[in-house]
Amino acid sequence: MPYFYGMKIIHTADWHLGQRFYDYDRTFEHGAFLSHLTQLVVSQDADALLISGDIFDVSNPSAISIRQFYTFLKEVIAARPTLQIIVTAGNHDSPSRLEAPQPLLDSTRISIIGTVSKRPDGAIDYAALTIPIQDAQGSIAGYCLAVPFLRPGDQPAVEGSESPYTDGIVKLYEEAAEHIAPIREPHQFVIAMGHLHTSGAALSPDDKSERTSVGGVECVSPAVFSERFTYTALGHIHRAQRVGADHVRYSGSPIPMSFSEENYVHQVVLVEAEGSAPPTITPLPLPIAAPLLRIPKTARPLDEVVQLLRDLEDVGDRPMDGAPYLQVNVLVDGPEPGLKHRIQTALEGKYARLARIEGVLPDGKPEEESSTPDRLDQLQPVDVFTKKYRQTYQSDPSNQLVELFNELYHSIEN
Ligand SMILES: [Mn+2]
Repeated sequence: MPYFYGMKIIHTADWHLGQRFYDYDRTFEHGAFLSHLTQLVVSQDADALLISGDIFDVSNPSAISIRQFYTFLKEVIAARPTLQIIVTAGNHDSPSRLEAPQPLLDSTRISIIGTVSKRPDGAIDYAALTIPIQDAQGSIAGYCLAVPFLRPGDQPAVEGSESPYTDGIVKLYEEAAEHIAPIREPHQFVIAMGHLHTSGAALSPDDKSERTSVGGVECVSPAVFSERFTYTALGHIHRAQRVGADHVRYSGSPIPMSFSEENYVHQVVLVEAEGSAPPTITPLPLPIAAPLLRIPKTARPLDEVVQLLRDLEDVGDRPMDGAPYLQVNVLVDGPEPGLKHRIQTALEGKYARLARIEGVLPDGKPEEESSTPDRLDQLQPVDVFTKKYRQTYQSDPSNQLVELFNELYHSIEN
């Protein structure tokens, strides 16, 4: 007798709860997303929710962020009690802190995987990463390989490799697939999760936030996923996209993380999987609670800009936490001491929150490279290392050196 094993799975990632945008609190925006996600889970009759890393923006999230996350878990389960939830750690999350509450969750359908556990002989415990996804009747419809962000040392060793980190990641997924092969029945799907940078993924030009390395040395070829898994739910890159194949995807971040994401369609991905057949994949666009606004689109002289700002809507009695974030583009041909003050004055009582002022010189180049605190805040340690190296040696550091730097950095960060 044929039996329907089809399952509806929602894939999301890169929430960055607790993130501030140019020093503005985003609790409201995250809350709006989480309410919308709960509605989607219910309206789509979702069976499972996969969150592929970077739940929190920092490794020691605030009490408000932690509370927001657990309130969401409680509410989504109350709204749809059969929902299974699988959460993995991203590079922004603390692996051990994220999974610390797991004992309490053992009696629920929620799994949080922060670390890659090893067996006494040092081998990776693939069973601990393999989570059965059950249908409403309790039958196993498929398996999820819940692989968190891998820190150097998590991945298996690859002898003689010039890129031990990336080659080790590929080997880990290969071994995980081999672990599942004898367990999995033909009517069961296998979904892999990952928080990593694949080669060929499109980044926006000024998105430094998720660039963990230069030169692409830390990129994993998406072929390792497309050839082995029914679907791969990736996190880390904030732009929603498929990589290499339709069934290997980044869900992207649900809310914009920088002005470079102005034109992204933020989304979660609905995956309808039935056995090992190609799944049906439907991106579900998300509403934006606080939009990004650039005024004007291209830089104009200050007097004109001030007039445009005065023409903006008044705030009225609306709360400001949904007001657009504003980037002001001003054409400058020299120092303008009163510039910021004039812009701030023009914005008084307006329904917009000043995030940044971009001064553009007549030749079209930005006024200064990257020394504002906000941009510094977005710099990764490896970027600082690379800049210092260039300054000292007038050349780029070798891939091997960058990899060694990352290894050292991650081992300290841990
Ligand atoms: Mn990340």
